[in-house]
This record gives sequence, structure tokens and C-alpha cells, in this order.
Amino acid sequence: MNEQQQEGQAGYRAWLAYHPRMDSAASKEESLRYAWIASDDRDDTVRAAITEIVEGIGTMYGAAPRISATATDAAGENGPRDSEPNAAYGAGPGILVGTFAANERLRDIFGVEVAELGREGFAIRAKDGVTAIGAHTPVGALYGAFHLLRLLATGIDESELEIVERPANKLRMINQWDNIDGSIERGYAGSSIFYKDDEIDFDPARIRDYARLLASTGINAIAINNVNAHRLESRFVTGDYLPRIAELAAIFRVYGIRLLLSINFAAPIEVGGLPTADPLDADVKRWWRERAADIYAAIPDFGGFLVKADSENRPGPFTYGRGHAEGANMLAEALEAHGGLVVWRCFVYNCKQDWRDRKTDRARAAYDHFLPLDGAFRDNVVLQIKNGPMDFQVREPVSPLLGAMERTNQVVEFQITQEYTGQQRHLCYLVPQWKTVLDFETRALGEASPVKRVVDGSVHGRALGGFAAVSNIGADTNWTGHPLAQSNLYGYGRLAWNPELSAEAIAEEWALQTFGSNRQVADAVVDMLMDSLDIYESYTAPLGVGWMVNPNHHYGPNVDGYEYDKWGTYHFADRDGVGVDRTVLSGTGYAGQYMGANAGTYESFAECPDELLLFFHHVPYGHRLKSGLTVIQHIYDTHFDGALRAAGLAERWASLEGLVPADDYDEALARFREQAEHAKEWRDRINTYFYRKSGVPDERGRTIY
Ligand code: GCV
Repeated sequence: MNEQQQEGQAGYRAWLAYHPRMDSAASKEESLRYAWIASDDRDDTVRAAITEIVEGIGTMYGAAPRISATATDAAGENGPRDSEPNAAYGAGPGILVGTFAANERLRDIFGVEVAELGREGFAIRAKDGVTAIGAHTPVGALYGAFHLLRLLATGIDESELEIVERPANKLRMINQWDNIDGSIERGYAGSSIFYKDDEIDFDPARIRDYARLLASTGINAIAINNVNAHRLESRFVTGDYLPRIAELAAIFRVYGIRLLLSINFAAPIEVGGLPTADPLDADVKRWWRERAADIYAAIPDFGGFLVKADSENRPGPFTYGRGHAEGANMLAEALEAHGGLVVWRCFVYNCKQDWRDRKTDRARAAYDHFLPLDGAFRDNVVLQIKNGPMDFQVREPVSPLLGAMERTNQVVEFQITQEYTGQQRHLCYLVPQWKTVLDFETRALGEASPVKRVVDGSVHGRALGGFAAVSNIGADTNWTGHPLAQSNLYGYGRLAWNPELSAEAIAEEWALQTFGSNRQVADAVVDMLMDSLDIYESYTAPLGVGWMVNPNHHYGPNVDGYEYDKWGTYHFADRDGVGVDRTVLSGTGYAGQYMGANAGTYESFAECPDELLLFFHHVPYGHRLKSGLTVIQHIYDTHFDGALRAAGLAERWASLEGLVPADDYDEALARFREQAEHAKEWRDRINTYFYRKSGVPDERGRTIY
């Protein structure tokens, strides 16, 4: 174990731990392959790439590459000059890294094939002793450096390599839901690393390490404050806070990450002294233009504004009789000249549902609000659409808005923080869920329009699109509370870069980089991660119906508990059956929002997939699922089984004692034990509720309380 691990810091290094290679003979041979590193680039981002490689290879192989003054010196015809007093220097092959523009050697090595890399892509070629990492931009070179280190850490150390990569998505964004008082909305890993006691207050070294983690997976944008921006955060766009925000932006800039701010739509009133925030008012427009000019003077590469408007009591254009497009376009106009974006969220719904009204349906809301606005947004506006129509439940259908707007830029929003999926006290590897969303065939253009092609812009020929997600980190030493929850942050970034990667491949990469090359550990961790979503789903809300959580904090079972579910309107369980009729024929009509054959599939009681049956239909308890089980028996079986499998996770983890760093081991074990207990509580609450409602006993005769 390395020094950091002995000091109880293993979790802090996360997947950039660069564990020493266990096979010392091979390690020696490989370290010789990287005797020196050189670049003719002089900017901070390529410097960061060099620093990372030196540290990574030094830690993995026990011998760091010698940094050469220039690429020509290091790898010119006569080999490195021996002016440097280091035996390793020039003694063997090494690494070239940087941009084609600055490095003639890289142009020679890669020739003309590099055009396809785009702004952020990279190429790696290992041949004749030189490992070359080339890109058009410094950040491309940085991504290449991280990629080479990933290959080495996961055991791919070929002497001949030929890799070309470019990101599938332009925007690969993280949203921090951090508040200036230091709390984090839906944060489960301690307080904020950005704020404390109503001040912007951060440790630059920690922010830099966060930037490294993000950049290593390809994240290129971060909104640093909660979308619920309150009074003090409204002032982020004013001179009061800009100097400190600019310092944060400078740290992220080195790692290719643009900083965005969540804004308060009513800021012109709250901090600007104006009587209105009406987006069509000339003074309001001027105010935002001035704010944009101030921000860009301080942060020339500022990313733009993230906006939650007219949603969950946040202010917005509705107050003035204006629509979302008018609100978003006003801000977009202010940012346009500077190259900034408006990321406008579509999480808009009516919180107050009445049980007598079976037609109003929260699931319909985003589509009903935004579809009519297709084509009305400016080119620098992107709509941010939650992956499902509700709110990050363990199982939801894919939002029907994704793909439905042909003339509007879209990003899909995921939630890495586990608000409804166990709050980082339960293990729930979310990458398989995200894959299901990304692979969902929207039928926007017949058969070739999966969500991943909608958001990368290719289905509708949009120039802008990508991913956004709510971060799961906090000030806990290991970033995410549950050590294994790091895999979700890692996996999100990797998928945003390349949605074709499999959930299992990502889990394996993560495990090998985080815990080292011990196969037994990696295999066990990958298996646990891959089982975890199914386990969590099985003991919580059944068959896609969702919710059933305690109000406000949303942890733990409470079938009628969710704050907007006063009358069971989120599941409609009665003595005859359970589920929400969202059909066009007799229900809320939500199923009709889907395109092509999808609408018919969900409308049909017979064709609707079991796992979403209760989302779309009100179903008798005795209805037989495709599995052959009745609905009520399915509920009993999955809940008994899920609680058992949750207990099994603790045992599986216990088998790794001594093989993973002690602090990771202890932190995770405590959480697995808690998960096992809470899974039993879920089992009993859900089973009891449905036994009482239905009056149908468990056919296997197990005890239901
Ligand atoms: C930031 C859910 C969460 C809220 C969150 C909201 C949103 O309602 O419970 O905490 O607010 O989603 O996505 O805006």
C-alpha cells in the first residue's frame, strides 16, 4: 500500500490512485519504456498533463519519467541532449505529449490522420520506443494523458498502441447543488468544498484534485452552485463574488472545464434594485447584459447560466405572463456576444395535485410545457431534460420530450447523487440505468434515434447537446461518503465521453484504477456493482411505480409518504389494484406523448414491459406478469429476495478484508450493514402495506407483519 493509503487517505485519491504495479519485473521493463517525457507546448494544460504522467508513471512503476526541456531535445535525431545530470534521461524511449501546432515531432508521427480529432480528441501512438500523445488543443493532450494512464492502470501496457478518441458529446457537464452556507441540497458526502458560512471558501488544492478527477473522465463544464439559487447566490453575478469565482474558474480552466453559474431569475429585483424581472423589460435586459459583461471581464471563458425557472416555487417568466422561450432568450442574448450558453431546465410541474383530478399528471408536465416551444429558442440555449418524466426514481420510463423537439438543443440530465436511490448509504451503481436511457429508441426518426444520438445532436442535426448530471461529492475525505459511490461519478464522465462503453467495462476500469490490479478484488467489486441496481430496485417501489419514500429528505420507505403524495396519487393503490392509469384511452394521456410504436406499447396493458407496468396502468393484484407471477406475488418475492441479496452484499464485501485499504473497507462495510437493515425495513413496510390493501397472502407462506 502506498503512503496515502497508510495515512487513511486512500479514498481521496479515488481512481487516480496510480497503484504500484504488483509484478516488479514487468514494472521495471515498462518504466524503461517511459524514461523521459517531452513537449514543446508551454501552456498550463499541457504542463498539467506532464505532471499527471510523471506522477502516475512514477507511482505505478517506481521510476518517474525525466522531464525534458523540449520535445526536439528529447526525441530529436541524436536523441536527448545529455546536459541533464540524470542517467535515465535519454537512455531509452519516452513520451511525447502536446499539440500538433507546437510539436513538429508529433506532426511527423501522426501525419495527416489527425483531422478527425476535433477540438477535444486525441491520438496515441506507441511505436519504435516513443509513445506519442497528440491533439489539436492542450485539453485534447490532457485527455490523452489521462487515457494513457488509464490504460496502464488497467493493465494495458503494449509497446505498440494505436488509439484515436474524440468525445461523442460537446457538453459534458456537472451540476453542483451546493449552497453558499456550505450545505448541499441532496448531498450525502459532507459539506460543500466550495462554500462555507455564506462565503466562497475553498482549498485550491482540493478544487484542483476535483478538477483532475473530472477531467480524467472527460467532464468539460461545471455549474458551481445550486439550481435553487437563493438571495445570496443571486449576488454571484455581481462584483461582490466575482473575484473569488474567477479564482475557481482559473483552477478549472487548466483542466479544460468551463465554469457556469446557476442564476436566480429574479436577480434584477433581488440584487439589481429593479422593480421587475420581466424578460421583455428594457432595463432588465440591460441589467443582464451588464452582468454578462462584468462576468466575462473576470472570466473570459465563462460557460454561461444554468436556470431553474418557474419550477418548485423558483421565480421565472410566468410571473410576467411570459413563457420559457422569452425568459431563456433574454439571457441568451446577453451572453451571445461572449460565447456563453443558457442551460434552461425543463423540470417544471405543478406541485399541488388533487386526488379528485385524475387527468393532471406530473409526468406529462415537461412535454406539455416545452414541446410547443420547439424552434423558439436561440442557438445558444440548451434545454436540460431529466432522464425520466418524474424525478430520478430507480425506475421510470424515458422522458418523452427527449427527441421530440427537432429544432431545439437538448441535454439529458442524470442524478449522480443518490437522492432516491439510497443516498450513498445503499450501493446503487447507476451506470446500467443510464445505459438503458441512452439506448432507448425514441423513434424520432423511425428506428435510428436512440437518446444517445438525440443528445449528441446527430438525430436532428443540432450543433449543441450532451449530458448534465448532479454531482455526488462533498467534503468527506473520500469525496462520496460510500467509497463505491465514486464509481457513479466516474461512470457518468466516461459515458458522457463515450455512451457506447458498457456498464461492466466502466465498472472494471473503475475498480482496477481505484483498488489496484488484484483480480480477486476487481472481479468481486465489479460483480457487486453490477448487481446493485437490481437489488435496490427489488426491495423498494415495485414495477416502475416509484416514490414510496419519506417526505422531504426522501430516505427510507413510506408508501404514502412523499410530500406531494397526500392522497396516494402517485400509486393509486386500492383494494383491487395498484398503479397509475396513464393511457390515452382511460387515463392521463401521458402514454400518447411517445413517438411511433412506443405510444402503443405503453398504452397496451398486454405489451407494456413488466418493469414499467405500474407506471402506465392501474393493475389488479391478481394480474399475471410476463414472468408468470401475479403482481402481488411479484411484490412479495422481490422484496424478500431483495432484502436477502442486500444482506449478501455485506458478506461479499467482508470477503475483501485486507485486500482493499482499511479506511475504504471500514466505511463501506458500515454502509453495507446499514443497507441490509434498511432493506429489511423496506421489505416489511411494502409487503405489509400491500398485504393489508389487497388481503392476498404470500403463497409461499412467509411472515408478513
Ligand atoms: C434542486 C427534486 C429534488 C430537489 C431538486 C429538484 C430539481 O425535486 O428533491 O431537491 O432541487 O428535484 O431537480 O430542481
